[in-house]
Amino acid sequence: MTEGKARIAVTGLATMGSNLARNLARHGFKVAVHNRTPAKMKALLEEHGHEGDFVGAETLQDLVDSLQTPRQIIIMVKAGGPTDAVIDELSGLLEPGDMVIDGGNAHYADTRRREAALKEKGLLFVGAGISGGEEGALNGPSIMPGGPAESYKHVGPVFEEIAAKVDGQPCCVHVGPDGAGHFVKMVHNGIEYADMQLIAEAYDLLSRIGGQTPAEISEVFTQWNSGDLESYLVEITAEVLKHVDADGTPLVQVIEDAAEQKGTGRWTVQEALELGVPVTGIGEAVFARSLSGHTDQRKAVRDAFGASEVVAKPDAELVDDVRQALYASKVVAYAQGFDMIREASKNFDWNIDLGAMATIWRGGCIIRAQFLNRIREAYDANADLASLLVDNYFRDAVQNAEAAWRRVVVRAVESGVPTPGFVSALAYYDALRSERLPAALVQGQRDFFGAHTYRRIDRPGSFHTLWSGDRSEVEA
Ligand code: NBP
Repeated sequence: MTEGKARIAVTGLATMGSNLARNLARHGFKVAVHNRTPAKMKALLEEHGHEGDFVGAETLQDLVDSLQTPRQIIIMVKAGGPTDAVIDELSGLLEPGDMVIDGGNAHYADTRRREAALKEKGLLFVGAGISGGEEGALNGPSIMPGGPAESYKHVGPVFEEIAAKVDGQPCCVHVGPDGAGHFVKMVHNGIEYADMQLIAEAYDLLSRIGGQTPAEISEVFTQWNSGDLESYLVEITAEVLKHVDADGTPLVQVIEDAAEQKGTGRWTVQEALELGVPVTGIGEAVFARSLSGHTDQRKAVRDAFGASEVVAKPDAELVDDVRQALYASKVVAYAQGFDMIREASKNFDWNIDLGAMATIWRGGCIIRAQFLNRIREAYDANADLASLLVDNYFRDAVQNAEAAWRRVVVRAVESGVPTPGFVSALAYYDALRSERLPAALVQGQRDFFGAHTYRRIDRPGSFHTLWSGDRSEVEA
């Protein structure tokens, strides 16, 4: 046992908190642990006390007293009201310079509010996004801490020690002030939604148009996992697809097809709407989950029209075409997610290093993938990229995939297989590339009914046509 006080504390010992505390202890940090219901703290010490140097605390006061100063306390309780309750109680017990670290899935606006409130009391508040689920918390998550730079001097070395490592680099970096860490974690989750939806669409196409069994598609994903698509999500997709029930039925065929969500994808889309960033891939993924859950409505429409009948028509190109469509759509989804981080960073003055975000997502988290190395290289080469799509590597990749991407979308639409992710990604790409967009007509319509004015391409200024008068144009 290390003599003296604990280096860091964790309060909230459900799955995430207890695994994070064990991770800290296994890395040699003396860790104080507390849970509102002390039984969980006692159970942790009983079952895992041998893994490291733990100090059990029955109350938050005991927890505070057990710590070295400046104190560092990680809160791992249910996001929302419970987090506020713990912060309130803690802030009355701590001293200026102490650090309160929220490792839960907080909304970044709550984190900004909490950071400002604790700053008034001289406390440093760190909103840290932690990704990787229970496995990551125990064995190495991706950690996205925000908050004052001063706090990172203390918590950074600890987090970098327990985070996942890729090529010797920790998947943790100081993201930026106040809510930056939780914002980036939110967008990470949004991208995760988009990636999962695209993978699910690829599976559906191979199943319904390709006529392949889940076991065969599992093989396809396993192969894809050794190429450009190599990622945790592709890897686990192959595992899920090959899993069978006791009677040999593929599990994926007996799981109810109504996807659930905890809310971070929805938050991402809501914030994207506020920031005015078109994250269509994430939006489609959130709506696709929501649509799948409207089982009564789906039945009513199926009953009215008859279920869509897709006749499998496999051809030699389908598998590789779908792979390329998946890759190109994925590039679009990530490009949109990074656009959103860049926009928020400008908006809130966070100065987020986009390449560093790609770096810390390479390991530990759900979207971990080789692909993120490419994104890091793209931003390393040019931190001011207008879009990931214009980076040389991604431009070539998307151009090479384009013909296959279009063939897949055409086949999906003709066959009646819904692929909102693939279709909207292609539409986004086509819209960005169009010399002229019908937005010009929208401006004309807006001016007609609301005198909202329009700008012209041939001279500066704002103009209005007197639609209900002689239709002459006036400068606004
Ligand atoms: P939960 O989100 O299920 O929360 C349970 C914990 O919150 C228990 O320790 C519980 O104490 C405590 N708690 C509650 Br509920 N209300 C409280 C209150 N008013 N005061 C004090 N403590 C209270 O735990 P989790 O799944 O381990 O997640 C912890 C955090 O990590 C959440 O914010 C979650 O969103 C985030 N997260 C989870 C994952 C994941 O994969 N599960 C991944 C990434 C982030 P009790 O034992 O006394 O009821």
